[in-house]
Amino acid sequence: MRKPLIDSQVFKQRRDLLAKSMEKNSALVVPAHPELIRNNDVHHPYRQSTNMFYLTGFEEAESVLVFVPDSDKPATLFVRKKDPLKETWDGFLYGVDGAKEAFQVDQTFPIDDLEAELPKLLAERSLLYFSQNHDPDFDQTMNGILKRVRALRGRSGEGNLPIHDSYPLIGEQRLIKSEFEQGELRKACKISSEAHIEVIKATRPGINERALHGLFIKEIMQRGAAREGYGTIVATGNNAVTLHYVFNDCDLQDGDVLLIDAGAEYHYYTGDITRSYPVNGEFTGAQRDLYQAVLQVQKDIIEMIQPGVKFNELQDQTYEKLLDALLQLKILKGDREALLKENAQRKYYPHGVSHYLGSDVHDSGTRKVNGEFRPLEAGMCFTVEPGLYVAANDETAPAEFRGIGIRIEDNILVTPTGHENMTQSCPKEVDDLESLIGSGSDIWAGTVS
Ligand SMILES: [Mn+2]
Repeated sequence: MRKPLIDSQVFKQRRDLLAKSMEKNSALVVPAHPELIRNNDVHHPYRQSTNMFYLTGFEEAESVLVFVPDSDKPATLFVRKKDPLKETWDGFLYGVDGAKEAFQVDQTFPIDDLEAELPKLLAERSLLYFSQNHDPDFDQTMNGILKRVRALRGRSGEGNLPIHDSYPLIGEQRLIKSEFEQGELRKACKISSEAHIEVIKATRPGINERALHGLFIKEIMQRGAAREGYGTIVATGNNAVTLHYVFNDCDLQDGDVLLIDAGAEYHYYTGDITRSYPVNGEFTGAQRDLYQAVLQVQKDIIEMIQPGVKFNELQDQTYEKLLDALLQLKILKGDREALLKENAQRKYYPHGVSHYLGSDVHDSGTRKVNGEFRPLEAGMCFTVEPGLYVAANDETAPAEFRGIGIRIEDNILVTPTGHENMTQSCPKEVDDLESLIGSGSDIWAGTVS
């Protein structure tokens, strides 16, 4: 017998809160993430869809939540039946009765009955929240169900059940983290930070990017994380100039700066930290200058964060400050205002300064409300991640900066009076990094020539 990952009361409270934002007499349908086949009968590792987990805590595939607040039985879960033979192969299933009890929903049905039962739950409703175009198979199932709903509505004159996308509805709630959620996120950030420190301690020339990636996974799992929150980037030297570098298979060269962007997922919350530092433990003059410039921008932007400030203000300030740094380092030359107007800094900083962070690394919630950038509010969490990336083949940049990519990323919670850096414990000052790099015991002994 397995137990829910966290107290099921949490999910009931989330559903009760969501009910307040839903239109009168509406219904919400949230399906599980589909299983993805790797080959034959072997699947990719399964992770529940974030919205499904957020509202139920239920981690099994082939399940569907139906939530109808204005009814006797608001929360219905469709789940796989218990199946001794299948469980022999793939492990425990809660089943229809087990899921009802463990997850505190009002009723459960076998998933095989979805097409028979769901139309009845929807027929009398005025609006359906459902997000299409994530899973073609489920879209097809829903099309059949909605046809059946229309038939059940008969001559009522109501026609098709209108559909609103459920993502903005749920996203708005996920955007503001409750005290409990802040605690979970803090834990994910702490695990991420500790794992980064272990990786920094184990870094030295000759190690493969992949070995450091493996070490990061070991360190987060040892601390209770289920998995990474996203594909880890371990990029040495010029590889760091590729923003979402995926190969992680090069040897670290003496003299390289290494960029590691990695986060632990704990209880479906994820950290997202990036650190950049010299493989051999000592910044060269040019590496240090570039690094300090990015670090200063990062600190300045974090200092700005408090309720009421707007995202575009953080972004605009990042652009201006990075442009000033590029001018000072003589990577860019010319008239400041003219360069700013043509967004010249984007050549060296092609991404944004921030994204929401939570159960997904790029978490849900809108940046704008009614077309206007929204002010920051207490309980929002997001990254601050300025960077500068100078490609090895950039003939216009001074030679000493070529082949260096720097990004420094922390995870910031907006508090009622300002902000909290949830990844503060991960070192980023030059001196702290230099004394930490390669300082661990030699865990690679005998594996590297
Ligand atoms: Mn990020």
